[in-house]
Amino acid sequence: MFKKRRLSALSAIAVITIATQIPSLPAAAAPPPGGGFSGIAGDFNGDGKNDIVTFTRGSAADVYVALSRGNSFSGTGVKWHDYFAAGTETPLVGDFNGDGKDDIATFTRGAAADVYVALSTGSKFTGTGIKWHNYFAAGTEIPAVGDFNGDGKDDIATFTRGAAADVYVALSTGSKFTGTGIKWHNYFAAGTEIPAVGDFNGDGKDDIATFTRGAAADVYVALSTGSKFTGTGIKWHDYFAVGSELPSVGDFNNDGKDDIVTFTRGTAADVFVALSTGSRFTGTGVKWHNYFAAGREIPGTGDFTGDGRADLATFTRGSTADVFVARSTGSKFLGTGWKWHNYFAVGTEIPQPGVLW
Ligand SMILES: [Ca+2]
Ligand SMILES: [Ca+2]
Ligand SMILES: [Ca+2]
Ligand SMILES: [Ca+2]
Repeated sequence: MFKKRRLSALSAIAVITIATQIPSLPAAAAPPPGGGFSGIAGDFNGDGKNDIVTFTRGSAADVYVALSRGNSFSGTGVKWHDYFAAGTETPLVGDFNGDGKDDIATFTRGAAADVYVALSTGSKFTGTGIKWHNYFAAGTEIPAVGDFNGDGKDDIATFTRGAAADVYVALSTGSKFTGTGIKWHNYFAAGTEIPAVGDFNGDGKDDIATFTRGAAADVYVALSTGSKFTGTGIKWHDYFAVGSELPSVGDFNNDGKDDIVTFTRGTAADVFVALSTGSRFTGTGVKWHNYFAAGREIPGTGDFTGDGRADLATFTRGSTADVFVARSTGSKFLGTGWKWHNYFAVGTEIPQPGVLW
C-alpha cells in the first residue's frame, strides 16, 4: 500500500512538471562512468543470512552495514569502514579470503586500475589502502566478482565489452589477486551488453552470462572450466530482459543452480524469473512479483531470510532511503511494502546488492 501511494505522488509530480513547463524530471543518480555493475549480496558476519552494505563514496568514503535478522535489517549509521571506495570507484562484495564472511573490494578503474580489499572481521572491514592487484579493470571496463575456480575464495573478472569483448580473470590467493592479462574468454558481452556472474550449471565454479536486452533480449552463457570460460554464442534464453529492463542473478528455487531475474521498474514494476536447468533458462513471461522496485529504485538479490532461496531487495535511496524485501517461496516472491530498513543508502549512495546501469 505504501509503495502504491508513493507512486501516485510521483505521477502527480509528473503532471505538475508538464503544466509548469519545467524542462525535465529529476535526474536519476548517475551510474558509474562507462556503464554500471550488478553486485551480489554479502553475508558480512557469516551467519548464513545476506546483509546489506552502502558506500557513500566521494570524499567521505564511508561504508555502512545493516545485518539481517531474518525479517529486518538492523542498525542505522553503523560504520564498518571510514575510508573505502573514494570518489567514483566501483565497490563490490565477495569472500576473498574464504573464511565465510564476505569482504569488500573497490576498483579505481581508469589509468591506475588498482584493486583494494578490506576483509570482514564479522563486525567491521579492516585495512586501508591494501592493494590486491595493481592493474585490473582499466579504463571503463566492467568488473565483477565470483569464485571462478571453485576453491572457496572469490576471484575477480573484468569485461572490456565493446568490439574486443574480452574477459579477464585474476584468481584470489586469499591475500591478493594473481595474474595480469589472463584472458578467460575472447568474445563475450560485446558492445553495451550487461554481463553477470553465477553458477548456472551448479558445479561449484561460477560462470558468466550476458544480456543483450533491447528488442533481441537474448541471454548467453559461458561455463567455467576452472581456468577459462567455454562457449561462444551459446544462447540460454531467447527473450528475457527486454528493452532497458535490469537483469540480475540468484538461486531462487534453491536447487544449486543460479537462475535469472529481470526488473521492469517504472510504473509496471514487474519481476520475471527464468529458472536454470543447468543448460538453459526456462520460462518466458513468468511473473514472480507484480509490484517490486518501482520507478528508479535499485533492485538486488540475496538470501536475506537464510532459507537457501534468493530473495529480492530494493533501495529507494534519496531522502526516504527505505529498503523493501520480498522473499522467495521457490516459485514466486511474496510481500509488497515489507520494509526491512527505513534509513539506509541515502541520496546517491551505492548499495549492494544492487543492479546499477
Ligand atoms: Ca549475515
Ligand atoms: Ca577462487
Ligand atoms: Ca559453473
Ligand atoms: Ca535455481
